[in-house]
Amino acid sequence: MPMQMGFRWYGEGNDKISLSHIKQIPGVTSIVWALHNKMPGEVWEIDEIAEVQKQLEPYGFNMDVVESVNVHDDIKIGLSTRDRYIENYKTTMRNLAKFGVKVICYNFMPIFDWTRSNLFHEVGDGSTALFYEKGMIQDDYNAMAQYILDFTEKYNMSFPGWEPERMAKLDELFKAYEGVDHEKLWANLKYFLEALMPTCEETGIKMAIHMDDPPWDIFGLPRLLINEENIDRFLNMVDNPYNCLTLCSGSLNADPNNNVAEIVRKHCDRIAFAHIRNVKHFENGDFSEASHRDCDGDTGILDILKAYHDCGYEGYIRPDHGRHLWNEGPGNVRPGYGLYDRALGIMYMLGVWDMLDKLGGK
Ligand code: CS2
Ligand code: MN
Repeated sequence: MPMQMGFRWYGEGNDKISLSHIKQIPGVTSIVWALHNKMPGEVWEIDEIAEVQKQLEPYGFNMDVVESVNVHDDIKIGLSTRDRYIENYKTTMRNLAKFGVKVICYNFMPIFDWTRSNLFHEVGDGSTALFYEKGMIQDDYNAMAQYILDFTEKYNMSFPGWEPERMAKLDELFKAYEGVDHEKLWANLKYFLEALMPTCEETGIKMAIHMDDPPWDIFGLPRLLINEENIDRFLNMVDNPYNCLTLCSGSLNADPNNNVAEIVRKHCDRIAFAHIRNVKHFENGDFSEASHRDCDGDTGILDILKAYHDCGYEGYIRPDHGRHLWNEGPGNVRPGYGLYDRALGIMYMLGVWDMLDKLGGK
């Protein structure tokens, strides 16, 4: 079985890209989906999941991968109320398993998901891409959150991990995380995963943690999934085949010291989901996202794909963020999640993969 190609889709009414368009991209078998109206900690009900299944069925897409079932802050902070949310998480897993879900991608970043200072930065060829200006993401978390919220409000969309309900209480949230240093966060992650492992074994679902983006502390908040050493620690901490990675090449490579291909070779059997994204570094620490083509960025996309191929990777893979092309712009595209560049990314990945197969005689 070869690797299985997926495409992230935000759902009917929440994504301008239609399933019929995705169907025309060669090689896509999985829709990477989620119930984006759910707050972290809420149970995903069977009839809500069935609704998505009904939408995917006519196209023959499977719903094997969910991205994300977000983790409630109380679990990350380690409050006594966490057990209730963990029980809800298990119920969601059991409900998902009824529909054949195999992998849950999630993250354990305090407060914010991926963080960028500019959502539509000029790449130089007429396209735009997500951009991280180090100087802008320092102390003023409110200003940064406001930039994102102004955008989502203006264009009437919401980003996972940036729920306006949570962002409205940002100061309170920061206060709640005050005692949570790196070690405390590790302990809370361990507690969460140890509680879930029996449910993983029962349902066959792999928990695949996404890398932190960017892979360093921001606004004084600890981040864990940032480099090879910490990935080793994570996998050893809960050494169970259901405790897996969503290895996001772009998130990790925002730190140029990370060698993603090396991590692939080391931990291939624990990677349930591969995100392929290319990042271009600037000397001052800023970075821009780039096309999936190897030479357009510094991530080493060819080395990474070769590493997966050498390992006989049979897991799920998807293009991660793409640039915005051909009139995609504010108001008509989800930042990072347009149709065209991700489709090009898929063709690039499949081209490389097919050639590796051919050269390897498979
Ligand atoms: C995604 C992440 O857009 C992205 O960068 O890869 O937001 C990812 O969906 C979450 O961190 C997973 O919980
Ligand atoms: Mn990713």
